[in-house]
This record gives sequence, C-alpha cells and structure tokens, in this order.
Amino acid sequence: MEIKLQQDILAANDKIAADLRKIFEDKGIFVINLMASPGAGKTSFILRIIEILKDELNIAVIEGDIASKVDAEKVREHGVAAIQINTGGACHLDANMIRGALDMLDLDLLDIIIIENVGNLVCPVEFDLGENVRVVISSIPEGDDKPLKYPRIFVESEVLILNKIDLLDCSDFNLGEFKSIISGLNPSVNFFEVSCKLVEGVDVWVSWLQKQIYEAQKTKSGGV
Ligand SMILES: Nc1nc2c(ncn2[C@@H]2O[C@H](COP(=O)(O)OP(=O)(O)O)[C@@H](O)[C@H]2O)c(=O)[nH]1
Ligand SMILES: [Mg+2]
Repeated sequence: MEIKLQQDILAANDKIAADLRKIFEDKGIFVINLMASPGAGKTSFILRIIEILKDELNIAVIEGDIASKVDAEKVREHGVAAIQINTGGACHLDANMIRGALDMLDLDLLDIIIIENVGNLVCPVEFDLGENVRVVISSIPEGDDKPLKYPRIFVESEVLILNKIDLLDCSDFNLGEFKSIISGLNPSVNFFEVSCKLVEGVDVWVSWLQKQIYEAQKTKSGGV
C-alpha cells in the first residue's frame, strides 16, 4: 500500500516535470537542479556562478529550504531574482513546488534558472524538476566515503562538484579513493574540483555550463 502511494506520487511528479521541461524548452531557459547535503556549499556555489555570469546571462534562483529565507536574501543581494520555497518539513523539492515558483518569475527574460534543492543526499534525486542537468556537490569535510553511502544521487547526476578543495590538506579526505569510488559508480560524470571560498575552479565549471547552454540552443534551433 505504501509502495503504491509512493509510485503514484512519483508518477504525478513526473507528469508535472514533463510539462515544466516543455515550458523551459519553449522559453529557452537552461535549468540546473543543485543537490547536496546541508553545508556542502550550494548557496556559495550559486553566488560564485552569479558573479561570473550575471553581466552576460539573465539568471534566477529558486531556493528550497525547510524553513527561513536566508539563502534567497543572499542571492538577491547579488542582484539576482530569487524565489524562496519553504517546504515546511519535506526533505526535497518537487515539480509542483517549482511550477508554483515560476508564476513569480518573468520567464521571457530568463536564460538560466538555478534550483537549490533542500539539503539532503537521499530524496531530491527521486523528484524530476524538469531540469536540464542535475548537479551534486560533495565537500571535503563530509569525507570521501559519501558516494558509497548515498550512491543513487552520485549515479544519477550528470555533474559532480567537489567543493572546499582548500581544506584538502588539513583533512584525511583521500582524493584518489574518492575518484576511484566515483569512477565505479558513474564513470561518465563531469567532475570539477572547486573552492567557493578561494574562487578556484568555478570558472572551469562555468565554461562547461556555457557549452551545454550553447548545445541546448543549437538542438532547439535544429542544428547549425
Ligand atoms: N573552506 C571553505 N568553506 C566553504 C566553501 N564553500 C562554502 N564554504 C562554507 O561552508 C558553509 C556552508 O556553505 P553554504 O553555501 O551555506 O552551504 P549550503 O548549505 O550547501 O548552501 C559556509 O560557512 C560557507 O562559507 C569552500 O570552498 N571552502
Ligand atoms: Mg544553502
């Protein structure tokens, strides 16, 4: 009975996500679903991306948190529209919540929407949000074994960001071991090492992102 209910919830979510994907495609908006545990650096990463891209592309951010609006306020201070969703306890965002947030954005003006999912390595990956790309952030203080413990999110994300690389030398995080676990779980993942604190490596990821946006536009216009 419980399993059936869960299947129904996910099927309903997938249907809304398909509608969202169509809207994003029609409007030419590239959507990033950013997932990680609490404190891995999701908001910091978003702010670094904004600093690099905001003069070039129109960005909006959808912030998912159980409570508070602190992350949305940080984003707005960077001059970018931010919609805060408070899930009131739910450990993930779902497509219906995103649909509600879109009503508050001028989609005709946007190039990118970055969704900061609720801090959690388990549930967010189950819910399609109509995104183009799923990005999981791991960070040095979490330890190198997290992909072993929470494999699904690492298997199903197209991008893996390893943040807080500035802390590598003062931790027992084994980078070789981490990479070996990842290559076993998801050999084709696009892997970037960054420090949001020192602003290192974020530009490499942004170049990759720009290429994806270009490819998506090219596909939409039927190829050049
Ligand atoms: N040392 C270090 N700290 C970082 C880095 N990125 C983020 N932080 C810190 O980690 C904490 C959590 O960051 P935040 O972006 O709020 O994480 P979120 O909960 O995933 O959104 C904050 O104190 C950040 O300043 C980094 O690259 N290096
Ligand atoms: Mg945050």
